[in-house]
Amino acid sequence: MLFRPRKPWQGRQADVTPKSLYLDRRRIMTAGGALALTGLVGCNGSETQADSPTSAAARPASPHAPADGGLNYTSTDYSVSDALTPIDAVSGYNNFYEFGVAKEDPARYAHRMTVDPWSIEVEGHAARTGRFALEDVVDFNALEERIYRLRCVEAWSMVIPWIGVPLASVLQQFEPTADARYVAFETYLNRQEMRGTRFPVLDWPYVEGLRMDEAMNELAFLAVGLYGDLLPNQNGAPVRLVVPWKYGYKSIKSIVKIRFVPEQPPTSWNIAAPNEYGFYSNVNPNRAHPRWSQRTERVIGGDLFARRDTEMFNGYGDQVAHLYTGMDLIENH
Ligand SMILES: Nc1nc2c(c(=O)[nH]1)N[C@H]1C(S)=C(S)[C@@H](COP(=O)(O)O)O[C@H]1N2
Ligand SMILES: [Mo]
Repeated sequence: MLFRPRKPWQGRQADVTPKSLYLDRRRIMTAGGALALTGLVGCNGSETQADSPTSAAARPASPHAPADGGLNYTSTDYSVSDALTPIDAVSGYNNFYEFGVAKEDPARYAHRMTVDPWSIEVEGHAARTGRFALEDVVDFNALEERIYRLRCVEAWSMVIPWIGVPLASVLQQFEPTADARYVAFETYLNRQEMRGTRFPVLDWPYVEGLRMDEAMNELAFLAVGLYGDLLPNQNGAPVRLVVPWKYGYKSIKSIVKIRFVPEQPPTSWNIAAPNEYGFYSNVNPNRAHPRWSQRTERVIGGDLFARRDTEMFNGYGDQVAHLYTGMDLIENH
């Protein structure tokens, strides 16, 4: 598990009322014979997998953050009916190419990354720009938990309990101007600490971006934790984006730069293979990747062969479909 020095924003166990609720919820989700209760747990359920072999009841209980080291946060209604992915899979099966291209490389090597102290440079079309300490960008007294699906473009998926703040609340602090039509993000780059950057797999540093209205959507989230504790380095410590209706690579990790720009910014995977990875990258079962179908996805952490149907916008159409009215989402993939 993680052992990090206590931060001012980390409370004692007694402070963490929402966490006990969370533990209760986990108990419901993992208890045998509790299938009938799973409807109470999720609220976003277009489908329920309660009777599938990968249901919560069939999975081992997940270990939790140490009782003494957890974050203070409130729970929210952002949840899904599917079982949470066990924490060992969430932090043991990762894409973080700066540490290598194998799924187990980030867990093996990301501890070498210096994540404290951390600052973020804010540039471009905004009233407040400059270098800010992480604690001045993210309000650690306003953390919330959101359980979101994560759908990787490689056709696998997880369900992860993130802790963080809405991206909109962060961006608004900087007072972007009317010229800020897009927001660009950049990942930390340190070639000594990140062994994968010795290879020209991508054009380092990793960069990503969103249209401003996408960034301001209620679902766009800036995470500093998962499963009740600070982010493991391999998941993008100390701060990463989570954009649940888009393929996972839009959810850029270990952010050191935020730039407000008038034009669509370059993005790493689009630079590497534009016909395979577009700027928008909305999850779309109707648009096959040139080398594989996107109709279904492998459910990580459960039954080895468990699959589920991939949903348009990863199941978040009610919240985000309006952003793309009139757009051809095959062409603008
Ligand atoms: N900087 C950076 N961010 C990244 C990646 C990466 O290689 N480097 N991989 C992306 C991909 S492809 C996915 S699927 C998600 C995986 O997030 P997770 O490892 O926390 O599940 O991170 C995304 N963010
Ligand atoms: Mo991914």
